[in-house]
Amino acid sequence: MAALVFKPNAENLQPIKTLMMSSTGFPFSKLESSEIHIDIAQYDPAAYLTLMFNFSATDLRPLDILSEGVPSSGVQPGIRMVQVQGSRGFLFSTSVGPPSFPSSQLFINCGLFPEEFSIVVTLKVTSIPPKKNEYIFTLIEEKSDNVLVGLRYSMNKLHFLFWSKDVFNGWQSRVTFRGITLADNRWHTLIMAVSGQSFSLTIDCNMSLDVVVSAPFPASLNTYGSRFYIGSRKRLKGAFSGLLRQLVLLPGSDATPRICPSSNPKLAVLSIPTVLQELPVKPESNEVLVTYPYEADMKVNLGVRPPCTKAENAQFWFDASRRGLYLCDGLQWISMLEAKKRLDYVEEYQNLITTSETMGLETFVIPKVGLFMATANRKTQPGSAIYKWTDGKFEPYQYITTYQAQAWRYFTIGKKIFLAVANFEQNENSQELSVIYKWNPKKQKFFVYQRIATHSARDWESFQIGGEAFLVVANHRQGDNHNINSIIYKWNSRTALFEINQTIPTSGAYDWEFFTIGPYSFLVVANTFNGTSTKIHSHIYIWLSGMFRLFQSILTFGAADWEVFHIGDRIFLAVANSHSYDPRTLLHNSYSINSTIYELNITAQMFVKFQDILTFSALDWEFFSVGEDSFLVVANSFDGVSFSVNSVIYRWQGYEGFVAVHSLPTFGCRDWEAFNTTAGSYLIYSSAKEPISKVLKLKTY
Ligand SMILES: [Ca+2]
Ligand SMILES: [Ca+2]
Ligand SMILES: [Ca+2]
Repeated sequence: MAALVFKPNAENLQPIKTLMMSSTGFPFSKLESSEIHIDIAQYDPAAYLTLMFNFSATDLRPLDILSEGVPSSGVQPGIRMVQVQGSRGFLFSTSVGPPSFPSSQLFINCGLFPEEFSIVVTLKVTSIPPKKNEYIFTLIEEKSDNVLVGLRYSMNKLHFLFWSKDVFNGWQSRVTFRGITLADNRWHTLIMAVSGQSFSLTIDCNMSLDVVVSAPFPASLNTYGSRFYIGSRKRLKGAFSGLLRQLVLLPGSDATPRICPSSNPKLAVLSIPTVLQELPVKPESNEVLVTYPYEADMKVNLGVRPPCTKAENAQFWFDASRRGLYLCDGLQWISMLEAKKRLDYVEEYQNLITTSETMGLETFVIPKVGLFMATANRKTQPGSAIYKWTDGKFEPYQYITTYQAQAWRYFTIGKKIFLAVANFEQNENSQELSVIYKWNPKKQKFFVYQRIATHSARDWESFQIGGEAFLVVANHRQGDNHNINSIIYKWNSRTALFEINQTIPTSGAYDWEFFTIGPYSFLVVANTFNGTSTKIHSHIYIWLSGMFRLFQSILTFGAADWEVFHIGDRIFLAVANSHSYDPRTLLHNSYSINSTIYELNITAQMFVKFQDILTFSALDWEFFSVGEDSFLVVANSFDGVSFSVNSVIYRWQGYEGFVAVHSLPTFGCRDWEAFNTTAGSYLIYSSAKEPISKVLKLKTY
């Protein structure tokens, strides 16, 4: 198998589209930074080509200087995240050195600063004294301390500085835009476009100011041995005192037509760090609530738990006795500082007697209504249940007739709230339909919205790409045939219905998981059985040119679940292997087998094995975090003899990988979910073998 590392740029993005589709490939002899050399002489029609590509920025993609210079969490000494007028920016402390990084991190393919480019900045500055200058950023040659490129402003001017090499050893050129007021305590977005002798500045998507100078921007400005300094000129003097929200270099073109006109021109976006994009309360409710400590120009309450209603929305409460900071989301206080908590042990919290055995669980928050959980129950009547978290426990809220329901998926499209159920069996009229329900805010219940023909559906996954909403169903089998199509549906906003968008052949599909890496979107399917063996490939697909295409195949053993998670900058993908069955190699016990955690290898551009963990017919992995610690819990369902097997919580221990820390007796364990309330963090698991689900409380210290 020839592995091809592919460094895309504008010209060779095209080959991805064609090469990704071919299953036979070409050996290559030589690979250079932006070229693929294919050795036709060695062409072997039987060779299998795996095409991987580099996630680094292409030459024509925005180079996000701010994202490069601050950690993705936004948390670092000397950097504070501040929210003002509804938007977040970074405030840099002058006592700690300014954020900086080597320019080679951005200019990967060659060390030259682009000849034509634009720079996009969003900032907010309270005020600046007359005659004072503050630097937004500089690119400084380390050995000489020369400013190769820089941007600074004063009370009514903006100066762009660059190094011209034409004269002697070079000299600094300065282009000045006059009559500009940036320091007025408001957000502003500047776009400065540079092309030869022409420099244009657009502020808040207004008319541009154009300046033509005699000394053009250099055609080949070498950035070797230089560093980007954000908000400074590598000195205390002239340090940036405002909030910085966006700082992007767009090589090759003027960013103005990309982001203007804008509905919010003062905050027009080309690219901003993810942490600044987040709403104070993350809306995805089936994930552990990720919160970042940040400051805001909002009211902070003190004292005993104040009320949290619509009126207090977005206000803070500092609980001095517990040293906790909470944010009111209009309904309840959400803890904002969880970093200090450590998991001590888990405690049985609620024994939830269900109407029948339960497959999948889905917890979700309906804004301003509360925390809910949908259970996929085996029996048709009263069907599957929706529970509401009331007075600290789940109480039945609504029953919905389902047909051997396997999983629920909660999702929203704009303000519309939906729940989709995967029905495994036919209804009374011998129809196989899975159903999307819509929340009726007046009646405060879910009602049937759209029925979709499915084949022994196991799972629904919902996701968005480029603002469009999609659903994908895992069709497990049709009659005895497991090798059938699973289907991706796309929301048609005109008809307000989901329509077929793409079909993907699957083998006993059990689970879909969607994830993104940088600008790329992925779907991974768990293939369980192809009619003869469970030892088959599960596939990862990547979205390219409007459809999903094969990205990587991984050998799995009755795969039942994929779980994607991040630890720091690292990206992992864990598979739950449920059963090893192959007529050619009968194992002694085919249920106690390894489940595997894969990690994205940035250089190879593929997922590679990180750790094997012995599991017992694993059906689910759930990732969660407590404070700064990361955990995985596995649903062990069967050891070949009994359904009474322990499920295990593993703790991330860096170099050691995941280490077992808690063994939890479970019976036919099918699914785990982690959720948070203001009172703490919880886990719940369902049993496919008895009508009891258990809520466990995570005790912290
Ligand atoms: Ca799934
Ligand atoms: Ca999972
Ligand atoms: Ca789960």
